[in-house]
Amino acid sequence: MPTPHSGFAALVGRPNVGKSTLLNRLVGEKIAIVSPKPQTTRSRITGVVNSPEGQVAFVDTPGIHEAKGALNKAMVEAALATLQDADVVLFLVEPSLGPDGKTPAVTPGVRTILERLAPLQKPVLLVVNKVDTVPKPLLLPFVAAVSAVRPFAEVLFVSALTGDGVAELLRTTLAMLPEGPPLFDPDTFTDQQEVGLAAELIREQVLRHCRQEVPHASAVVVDAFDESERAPLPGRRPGGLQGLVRIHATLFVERDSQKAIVIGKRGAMLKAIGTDARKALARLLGTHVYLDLRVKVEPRWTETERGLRKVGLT
Ligand SMILES: Nc1nc2c(ncn2[C@@H]2O[C@H](COP(=O)(O)OP(=O)(O)OP(=O)(O)O)[C@@H](O)[C@H]2O)c(=O)[nH]1
Ligand SMILES: [Mg+2]
Repeated sequence: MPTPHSGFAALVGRPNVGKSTLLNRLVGEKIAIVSPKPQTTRSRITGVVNSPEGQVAFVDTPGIHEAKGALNKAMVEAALATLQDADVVLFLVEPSLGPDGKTPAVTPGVRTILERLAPLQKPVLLVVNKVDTVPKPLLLPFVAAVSAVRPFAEVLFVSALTGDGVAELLRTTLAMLPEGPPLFDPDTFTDQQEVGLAAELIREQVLRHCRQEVPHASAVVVDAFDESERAPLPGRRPGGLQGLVRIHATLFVERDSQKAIVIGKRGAMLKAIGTDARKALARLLGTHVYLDLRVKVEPRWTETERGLRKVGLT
């Protein structure tokens, strides 16, 4: 038996490059919400993956961007703090083209993050995600452009969507971690609690259904999570929905106009969000779900520390 390796691997990069999709793919469970809109993830999410060679705790982080306002600053700080705690850094990028629309090139946003990574005294792997979206001949010139800014310990090509290259990424990451016993109980796969995940799944539906400034201005707090009609743990059977969980949640937005959008004509939008959220919650919990979702305006909550506290983000 080879000596096992274990440790923390940070998943960092620009918003929307597929960090959370990759985390879910690695763990094999949906522990992080995903959306086509940037700035979906707001705090760190750990996903633990076990293999015969050891254990990796992957840490998904908010996308690093030019932060303005308390929410954005807290998100970027969470991502940067993860860099300090990690044994290995996985820097995720998606292939990008320069101004001519043909030649692969590094965007200014990626360049800025690379500068931030420069002082780190630990292995940094370049992970090119979304390889399913570009012609193969563009990949090597793209890597050459990124590697010209700084060298990487390894370069990996993956598609978090199809799973291509993900097993190889796990093997390579493990090999770079220090030797040592697992840090987490092998049955643990995430640090996320059910109640927090429930709030995130509701927010995911807000992101899916609403456009423009609403996603960024939305936060979800679970006010009550009543499990009294849920089957007791040892009695739970796999498959099917058993028992009922009653969830009362508040969806915070920043302005009356946003409240009007999420409620919609005669409540149609809120109903659609609620219906889809209830289905996602039922899948997560394995129970029927009663969901009471209210909308509240918390003016400019994204701008201040006090606002973040009000919506449960600190
Ligand atoms: N085609 C393709 N799409 C992908 C891939 N990985 C992720 N996506 C899509 O890219 C979008 C963003 O994915 P996320 O996982 O939310 O990205 P993220 O990096 O976590 O974004 P933030 O949390 O905002 O920083 C979603 O629409 C995903 O479905 C991939 O390998 N291929
Ligand atoms: Mg994310």
